[in-house]
Amino acid sequence: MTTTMKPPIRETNARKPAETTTVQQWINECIELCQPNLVHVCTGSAEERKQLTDEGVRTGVFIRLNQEKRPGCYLHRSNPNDVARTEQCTFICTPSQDMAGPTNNWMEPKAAYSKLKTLFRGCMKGRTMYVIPFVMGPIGSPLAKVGIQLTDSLYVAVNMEIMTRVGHIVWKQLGDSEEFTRCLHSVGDCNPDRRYICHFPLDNTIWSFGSGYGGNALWGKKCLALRIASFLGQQQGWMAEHMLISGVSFAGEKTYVAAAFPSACGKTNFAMLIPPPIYRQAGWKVTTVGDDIAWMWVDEKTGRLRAINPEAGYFGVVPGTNEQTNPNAIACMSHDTIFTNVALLPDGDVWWEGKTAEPPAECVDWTGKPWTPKSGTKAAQPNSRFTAPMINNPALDASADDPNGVEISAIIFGGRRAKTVPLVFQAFNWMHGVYVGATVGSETTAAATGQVGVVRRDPMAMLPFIGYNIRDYLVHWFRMRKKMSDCPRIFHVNWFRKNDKGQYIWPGYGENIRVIKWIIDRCHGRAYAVETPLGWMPRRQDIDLNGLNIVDADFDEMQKVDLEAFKAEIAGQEELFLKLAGDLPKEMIFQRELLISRL
Ligand code: GTP
Ligand code: SPV
Ligand code: MN
Repeated sequence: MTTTMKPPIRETNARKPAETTTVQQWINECIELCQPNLVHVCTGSAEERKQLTDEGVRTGVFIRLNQEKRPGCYLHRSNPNDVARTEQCTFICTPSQDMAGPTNNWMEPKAAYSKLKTLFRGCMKGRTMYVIPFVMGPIGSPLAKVGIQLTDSLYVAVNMEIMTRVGHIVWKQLGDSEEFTRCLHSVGDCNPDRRYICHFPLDNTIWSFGSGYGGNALWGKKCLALRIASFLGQQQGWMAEHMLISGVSFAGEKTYVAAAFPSACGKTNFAMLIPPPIYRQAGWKVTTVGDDIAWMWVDEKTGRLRAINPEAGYFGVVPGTNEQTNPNAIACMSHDTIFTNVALLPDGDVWWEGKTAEPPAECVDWTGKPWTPKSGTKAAQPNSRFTAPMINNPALDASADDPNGVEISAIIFGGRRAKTVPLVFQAFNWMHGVYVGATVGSETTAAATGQVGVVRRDPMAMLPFIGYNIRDYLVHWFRMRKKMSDCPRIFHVNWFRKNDKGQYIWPGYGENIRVIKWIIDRCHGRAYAVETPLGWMPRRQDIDLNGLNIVDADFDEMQKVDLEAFKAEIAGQEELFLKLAGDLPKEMIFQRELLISRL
């Protein structure tokens, strides 16, 4: 590090690591490479939040919303080319391509570093580098991990301070250890042709250039908490999954469940679910531990699976969210929230499709253009998001910050399927459940760039997030069984089945509690089911439809397993099996043969 290059460090009360530590050496190297004008070490304090948002408003990164209606809330409009994850620009960089496997883009690490160095060189000239020390997971948890993200994006810095635990606590969690994830990020010129999200699992390093979007740029989300963490988990015997964690309470009994649905397929809504009045009156309550990511390990004392949520906030889908569908999410975003790519109302409040039944007469759309209902475009971007701290959630679970996590009784897989896939079934056992999870199919959504609405295989809702070879990932899932004395029951749900008129058959949202009740009763051995080729299924009388506008015929339509359609479904699974080709774990082949023979 040459002294002439040393930019001023702005921060008075941030406790910085000593010059000689590995952390500081690495930061110095990155400063030398990127050449920022100013370095800001983040503290995560309220004063800093004010300083950063004020600066954001001054520089046009944020629009301050009506502070009476939405105290502490800001709107950010991204570059219109940068509104979702870009899987085609996402790489796993390992010495051999086999380590990344057939479902990841791969680059050789030296080549990747060299390519990205040319992009990073001098990229922060005239800009500020934010140094964001953060912890994933409750402080002191056996699985908690430290990361340090260097970024030239004020938006990213403010979002990271909501989504993760930032500040002094990081140095406490790190202690003398040199184990932290090195995260280097620059929005660069936000050119999609020069966009790279590169993961180096063997170096515990992530370099990302050219995008400011959540999953591409907020390291606490998919890059560290899933891709790097899934790799570490496989090596160390634990799991990092794209799962919500919820507590379901009734009559003094509390059961925790984890559920894996692909992006924009209902995790946040499930995690914050409010049961309908008759259930609430009877004492049913759902509380949120996490809405997107679960880190899980086997408790040596009990032999059971436990989970923590590594995040500290929500980066949730906005469209479709309202007082009826998800009141808890509405409460979360009522204050101290960053909105990304929603519409701006004349009174300084925000709007999005599905917020109100009637659209506003006029507003400014997510790109900054005047909008009316006649415009023929969406006012809010379909993947517009809110970033809110978990403490805003009225349904936050008492154990959300518990380093020991919560014990998981059920794992629920699901997808968005208009046809073929029933409302709910239970896998026969763990090994069958892993097969069910591995073959999940779901219609693509606006959360990733590309075509929306095409069915693709999304194993465990992790297709874009497994940081290593999917063969080893599936084997890891099968092997986890041996570590547990009693394992969670595994289920599959589909809230999205449609009738011939193209309408959802199942009301969804809060009413999903009726299915969850059956799931929990199954876990505790007190609900009936019949054996079918797919697994255990509830009979009509086993799911409470009381008070719903659903007739028996609707229920039958929802639960129908059309054998011909299912044969086509199995053919659709070929896509995955062909990709894995000779590498398919033996247990997968065995489970597939069992299924075919049952059908
Ligand atoms: P990511 O944050 O992308 O991982 O998504 P997520 O899985 O948390 O999805 P989220 O809960 O935000 O839901 C995405 C979309 O699905 C929203 O527009 C919801 O309104 C809609 N949705 C969620 N649950 C249901 C449901 O039970 N039924 C129906 N019909 N739609 C739902
Ligand atoms: C998802 O796409 O699954 C998300 C949003 O939860 S992002 O953090 O951008 O990945
Ligand atoms: Mn997600």
